[in-house]
Amino acid sequence: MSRTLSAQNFRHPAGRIGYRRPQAFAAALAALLLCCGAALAQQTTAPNSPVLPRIETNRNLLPAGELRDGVLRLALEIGRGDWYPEAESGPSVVVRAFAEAGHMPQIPGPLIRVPAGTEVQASVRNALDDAALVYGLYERPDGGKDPIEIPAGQTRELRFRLTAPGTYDYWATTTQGGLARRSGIDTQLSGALIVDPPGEHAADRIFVMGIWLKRPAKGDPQQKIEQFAVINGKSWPHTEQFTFHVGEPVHWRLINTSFFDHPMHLHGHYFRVTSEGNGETDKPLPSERQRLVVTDRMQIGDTRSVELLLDHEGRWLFHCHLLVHMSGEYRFMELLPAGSNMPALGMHHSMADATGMSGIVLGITVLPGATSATPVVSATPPRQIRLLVRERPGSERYSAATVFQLQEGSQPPPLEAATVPGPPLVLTQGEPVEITVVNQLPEPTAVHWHGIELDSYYDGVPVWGGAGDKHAPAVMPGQSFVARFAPPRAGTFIYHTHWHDFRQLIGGLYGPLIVLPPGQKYDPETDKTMVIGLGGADDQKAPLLLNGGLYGPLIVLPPGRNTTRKPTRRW
Ligand SMILES: [Cu+2]
Repeated sequence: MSRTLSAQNFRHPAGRIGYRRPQAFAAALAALLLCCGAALAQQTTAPNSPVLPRIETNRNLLPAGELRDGVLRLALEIGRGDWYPEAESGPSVVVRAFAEAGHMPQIPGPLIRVPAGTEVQASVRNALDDAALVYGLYERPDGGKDPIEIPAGQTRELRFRLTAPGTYDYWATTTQGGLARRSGIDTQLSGALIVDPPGEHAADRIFVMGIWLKRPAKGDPQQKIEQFAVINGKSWPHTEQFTFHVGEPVHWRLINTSFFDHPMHLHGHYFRVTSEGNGETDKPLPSERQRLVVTDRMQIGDTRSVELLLDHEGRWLFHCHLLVHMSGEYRFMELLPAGSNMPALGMHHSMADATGMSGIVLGITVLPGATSATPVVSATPPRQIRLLVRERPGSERYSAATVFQLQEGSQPPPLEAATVPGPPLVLTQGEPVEITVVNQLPEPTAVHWHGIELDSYYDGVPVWGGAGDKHAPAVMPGQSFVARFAPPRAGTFIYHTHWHDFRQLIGGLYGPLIVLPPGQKYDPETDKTMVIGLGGADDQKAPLLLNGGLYGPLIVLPPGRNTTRKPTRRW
């Protein structure tokens, strides 16, 4: 008998510890849920459902169908099955999925991959009791956007030619919503459609992101939302893990057929975006327009081809930077009852098996390679910085917050002076620094230096970070951790907690990290930093804040002088 998930019977095998959320977060979540619209209420859970096939995780390695003489013959089916987005022995949920006829259903759907010029002769059988609208099974380019409607129990024959190389997708809905409105039982009806240039089959990997979300039934006293945010059908730490060598070329294709945007972030390295598309078209970017980034935001329906530039050994992450898609807490969401205050402190429930995370997260291990660089030993002694992580109690002016403060001298600064976001950390390119993170919270923390290329051990991902047998520790209450690095590039970055729960990040543990070119001075009079984030504001209902305020700060500009503006996003 397959196990299914419902608001009443869902249990993670490892047990579950209830959590309460800051009120600010409840408001933000409510705003997020509004975006999902009316389609949220339609999932079905069937405690007494007949035995259903087990849905396989599709790593997008083997193309479906039979390719011969320039023709791909492919028989697809739309059915349903039990999906295990975490461990194979973990929780499951009944969803709809594509299958190749005669095979198990797959999430993401069977990979369609052909050389340019291939004619596709496909049949799609809808084995469900509902009509399905199928998108994307048509020509590229210029396939048009009209879906194919397949009534319940019927089959449609399709013929189309794929001539334009690129990264595309196909997907279906049984709830008549577009991509932005698929949130439940039909969310995983998505597959990759790749057209290779003739004669080439690139060494790449293909990833499809998905989100399944279930809102509690009206009147459910548990007020619980359940979510699985997945990449190739799995949620961290059950996603595929990768091992590369320094300097090895790594080409990835990313497809976002989920109902939300994903700012995809690579730790400790840059990646190059070489093409971008929307499922219908895919545009290779000319070299001068290829972005070199640590984060690239993918909107709903977007596709990307990226090249990871892995030149530091150690363990790294590539993940969605939205907390809701990578926090361990979101495995089992619980909304705050109205009127609740800051949450009780406690153990991070997913710490043991997930290093505090779940969702759209991939682990990458980089081993030494032919081009491994010898570490540069600087002659200058490292600059010392002491960064306190503290709790600022609520006052008449401010709500309670988790805050960063710099300590200069022997005494800590007054807590009332703490700000959200944290103070600008101003470093110099190439200058070694030792930042002592002092944890004065009653719970563990970790600080990530976002966008900085550094030793993985200091990257701020507890348990995971480091190389070989060396694993970065969490900074326990009352303890400190010294992060050592010399930022190799000048620019505007952020630092933030990587203890991924709502309390710390949305509570205010983020701030700007500015790396100046050697010789340049930081003048707060003319160097203005704008940080968009959440937490610690005077109005807890604000979904987004600018420099910690609802309306942004008052900026005084000296006349006749150039002012540098540095917009900084929280991802
Ligand atoms: Cu995301």
